[in-house]
Amino acid sequence: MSDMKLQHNEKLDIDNILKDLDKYRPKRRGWTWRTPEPKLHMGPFEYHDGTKPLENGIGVPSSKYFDGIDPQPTPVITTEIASGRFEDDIRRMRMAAWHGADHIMVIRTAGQSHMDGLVEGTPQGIGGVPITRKQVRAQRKALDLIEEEVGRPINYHSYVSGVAGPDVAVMFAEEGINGAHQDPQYNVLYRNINMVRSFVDACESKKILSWADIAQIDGAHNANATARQAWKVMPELIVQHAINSLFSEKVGIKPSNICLSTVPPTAPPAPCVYMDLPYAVALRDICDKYRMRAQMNTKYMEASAREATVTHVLNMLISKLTRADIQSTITPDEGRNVPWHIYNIEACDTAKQTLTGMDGLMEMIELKSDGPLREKVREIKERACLFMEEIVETGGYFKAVEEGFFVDSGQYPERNGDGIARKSEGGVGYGYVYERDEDYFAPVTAHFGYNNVTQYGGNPESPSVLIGGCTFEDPDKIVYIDELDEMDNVNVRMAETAKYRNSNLIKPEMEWLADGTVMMNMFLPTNRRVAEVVAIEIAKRLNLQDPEVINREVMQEAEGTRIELKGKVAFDIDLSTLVIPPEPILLSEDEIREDIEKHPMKIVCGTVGEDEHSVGLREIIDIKHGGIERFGIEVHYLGTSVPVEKLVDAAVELKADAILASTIISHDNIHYKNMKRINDLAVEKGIRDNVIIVAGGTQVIPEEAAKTGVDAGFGRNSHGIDVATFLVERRREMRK
Ligand code: Z97
Repeated sequence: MSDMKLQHNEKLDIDNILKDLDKYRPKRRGWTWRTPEPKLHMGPFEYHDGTKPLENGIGVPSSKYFDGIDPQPTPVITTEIASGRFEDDIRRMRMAAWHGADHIMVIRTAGQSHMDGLVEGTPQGIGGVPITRKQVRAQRKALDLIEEEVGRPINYHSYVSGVAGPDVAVMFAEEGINGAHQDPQYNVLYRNINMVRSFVDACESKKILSWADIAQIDGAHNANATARQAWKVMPELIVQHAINSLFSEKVGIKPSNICLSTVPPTAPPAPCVYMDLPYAVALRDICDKYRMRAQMNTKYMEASAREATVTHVLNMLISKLTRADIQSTITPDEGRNVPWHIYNIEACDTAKQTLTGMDGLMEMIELKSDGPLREKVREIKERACLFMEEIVETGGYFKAVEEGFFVDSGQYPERNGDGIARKSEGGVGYGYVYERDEDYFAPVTAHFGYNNVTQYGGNPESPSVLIGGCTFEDPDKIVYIDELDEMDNVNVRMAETAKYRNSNLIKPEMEWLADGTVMMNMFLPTNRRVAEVVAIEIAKRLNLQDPEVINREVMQEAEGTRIELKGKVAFDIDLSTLVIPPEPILLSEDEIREDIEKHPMKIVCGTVGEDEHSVGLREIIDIKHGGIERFGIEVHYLGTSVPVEKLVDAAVELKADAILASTIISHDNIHYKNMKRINDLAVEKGIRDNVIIVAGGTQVIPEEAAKTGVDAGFGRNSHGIDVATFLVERRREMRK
């Protein structure tokens, strides 16, 4: 394994990841934070909240204007991945890591909390994504390679919740998992698992997380997502955070590994910052010594990626004004239920871009120490403290849950009697908590509570010595069980897509290799309902299979609707049937400027013939549009409808180095005819050897233009830098 290394230009070899998986041992244990780099210099800038840069990564699109820099902000950035095929998720993890994610959360969607043991075998076919040892090991193994490639540790994460919590915790510790959700309140409230059992199990689980140095995230975000009006549960959220954090610390998790899953409770059109900011400040005041994992608000998220992104950015404003040690990025996935590669990457970029854009903000501004912010903070804290006091007065947490204190739709102290009530003598797993016998002992490394090893000659500090080390010290004792279902497993799935792996065949993909999915964006001039039906019909006529509208937004009831639609293409593209022209190599702006400075260049240009179009040529020449003027080229613009004779005469008179002719109108091939005439006239007037002739226009096909005798033609999508590169290179040839 150590000899395996990823090559940037090669695909991650999933077969290699799966090979000898039973023998794989994780490289390391424990959570890692980013390394701060105060006064970091990158490109032309100094950063104030920067961290150690990646060795390999991809900056936000605009980084090309800033020497390609890719600064990494302070918080760890999370991406949540769960397509249901771990072999494809691994590829997505690599893309996300290149875009700045260093916390990969694998989401469970199978209701695994109700399963009373580890899922060792087949992950498919049981309705959702469970976490299995095989999946976890394969993904950690891949991340061990990916983190070397990008040059920053990557934290891998999933859930230690449910009736099998302690078993899962052990598996995570064995497999080098770095982060986990663990919060017994989640079991109790949302999975109706017996509360006594959940808290006892949590002691065991938390002890193990602590041994493995796993960072823990709590489950309070679920109250935010479940509450009918999320802003009303703010006092309760603080109570939930406090209960789990203090409990975790008492069991032994170090405070710097205890992370609160905090969510700005509301979103626009609510005046969200006015509500979310005091909440964030209040929470940090009370739970200051723990870390903040800033989750984003997904409760009020629809299928518009734009809307979700704005909420995400506002959430990050709160993160910046207060504190976020981990910044989550789920953006549109949850709203539109499309866990696609591109949305993971888009959301990571949104976080990186926003947080980088707000670099150093808190050196310039400060939250007011009086006024409505502090009044609201005080109010929220008071409500939270009173809530906690009432829990104590009622007889403790279990009693409070029985009485339905939690996720009530009223804002404490109001109560509407619609909270989630559970019985302490009921729920999943009830009746399986036994008091330990006097001589009880467990020969394991991390174990909570009374463990009578001395009577067996053991040392309480290291009970597992009695059996020559448990699986934590001796991983060879781990029993690795492969997938059991012969019909439904990774090898079968990989065989189905084998022809697309490292081959000449390409098929579009959104979540799984060769899934064929494409997305179409369209505007239809009709109302929403009609637009949906029309869009599906369009997709059918385009031969898209399984078309489905995934987003619709009314532009105006009668004028029209924006539709986003997904569907599948049935074909693939065979690369061996395509001619792929080499990518044009552009000179750098600096190189062009330097050349022009040494050898000044003069050009004459105009739109030729009976042609009044001017915009295209202006784009190519004007300094304002990034045209060739900005490289220092002297431009003589003769206007529109310029006779070709006039253009060539001007070139003679000005001793121009080049003629640029714009030719938009193309009926009867007039554009090519004009090009030929310019060339012929230049020959006639004896300047052809000294002048470069370039013609451009939306209908120009470069190869056809060349046949007329001109030096080059530029078609649609050409820019100033393309023309400038050509002019400089052509003139270098002419100088030879
Ligand atoms: C997140 N965006 O950040 P099962 N335990 C806890 C959870 O919150 C969840 C589970 C277990 C969200 C992800 C919601 N969270 C979605 C504390 C789920 C899931 O479904 O009970 O097997 O586990 O976590």
